Amino acid sequence: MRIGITCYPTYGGSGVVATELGLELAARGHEIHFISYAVPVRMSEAAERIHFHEVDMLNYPLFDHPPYALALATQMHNVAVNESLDLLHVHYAIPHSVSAYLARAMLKPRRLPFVTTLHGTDVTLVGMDRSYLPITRFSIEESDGVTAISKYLRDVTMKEFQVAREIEVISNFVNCDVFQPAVGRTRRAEFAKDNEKVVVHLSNFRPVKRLPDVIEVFSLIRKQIPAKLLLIGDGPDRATAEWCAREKGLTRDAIFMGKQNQVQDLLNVADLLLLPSDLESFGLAALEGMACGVPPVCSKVGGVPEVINDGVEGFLVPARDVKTMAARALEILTNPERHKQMAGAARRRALSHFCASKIIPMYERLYERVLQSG
Ligand code: GMT
Repeated sequence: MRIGITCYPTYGGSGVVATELGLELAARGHEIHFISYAVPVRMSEAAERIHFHEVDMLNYPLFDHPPYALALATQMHNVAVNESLDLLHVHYAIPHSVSAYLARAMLKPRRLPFVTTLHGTDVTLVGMDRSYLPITRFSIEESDGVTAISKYLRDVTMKEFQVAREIEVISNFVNCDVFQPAVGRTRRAEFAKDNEKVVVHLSNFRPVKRLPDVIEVFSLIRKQIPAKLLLIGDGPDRATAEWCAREKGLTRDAIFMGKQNQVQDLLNVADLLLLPSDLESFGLAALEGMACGVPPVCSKVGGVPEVINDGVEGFLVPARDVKTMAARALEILTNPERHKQMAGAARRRALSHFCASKIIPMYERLYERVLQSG
């Protein structure tokens, strides 16, 4: 198939999922055309059958805000014509789904179906805002196929948007050959001494990720045992997190890594992953850690319980309950047998439920259904 994929190219789960999906599909013989305003994060290596089309925006003095949705629709249409695309697959509904709707209409009478994958905040935060709700609901209804990355997100979408159409749950996935427990030497010595444990946090540092709680939990851990905290990523709450770390005297122990591409190399040095978010529709960072054999301690919110069985692969704790989160983390970090069991269970759970090899064919089947239904 010849597939156009659109996502936000910035640091965030939806862009990562879209990029990995494109790479996996290309490896399976499909021609993939990414259409976005910048090369998506994690798409650094040139790969066969992968193409990138930049969305150019005319910046006219009259425009306070250049109309990205229109520029994107135009580029989707042009790429569909020039590259004979079979379909579009957009990740994150706003505004990608609306642009795809326009591109489909522009191309008539030729058929250009589009699939929308909902990732979370496109429904739960942004989409729910009254200024976006009607158009988000419209573009979901108009999509030729809609998927959600968890049952939780499907159910919220159906309830809050009152959509009657089918939404298929296709969960997020991880390449289990790339994300796997460390074999041989790791980068651990760069960050921690032999007697120190390594805790990791990976996110886009948005308020919903609760960076101050990450620091607070780590500070409670650090009071009990020698440990280092690796913070991977960047975003609006980085300065707040750095300030919290300074206030707690953790400047040397909390290591801010910024945006990183080879996150698997960093996950491989960790003993535990912290994800204290207020909401996660899936929790891709936890899954990536699990695939590397890193037990997660996460908030029990949204779709996270569909990924992690509490007490088996890690722990689920009420959001903002930093004391319980620290206690659970210490339970794992101070008990090598418990750590080993959970690390093994985490890897097994990723392998059995969330490997790319299991999930990608679900998307292929959906594409085939959408193409046949026209
Ligand atoms: O978390 C965000 O800031 C937005 C969004 C994104 O684009 O990264 O994240 C959502 O999509 C991820 C990938 O499907 C999920 O793993 C995250 O749980 C989800 N975030 C929320 O629901 C808050």
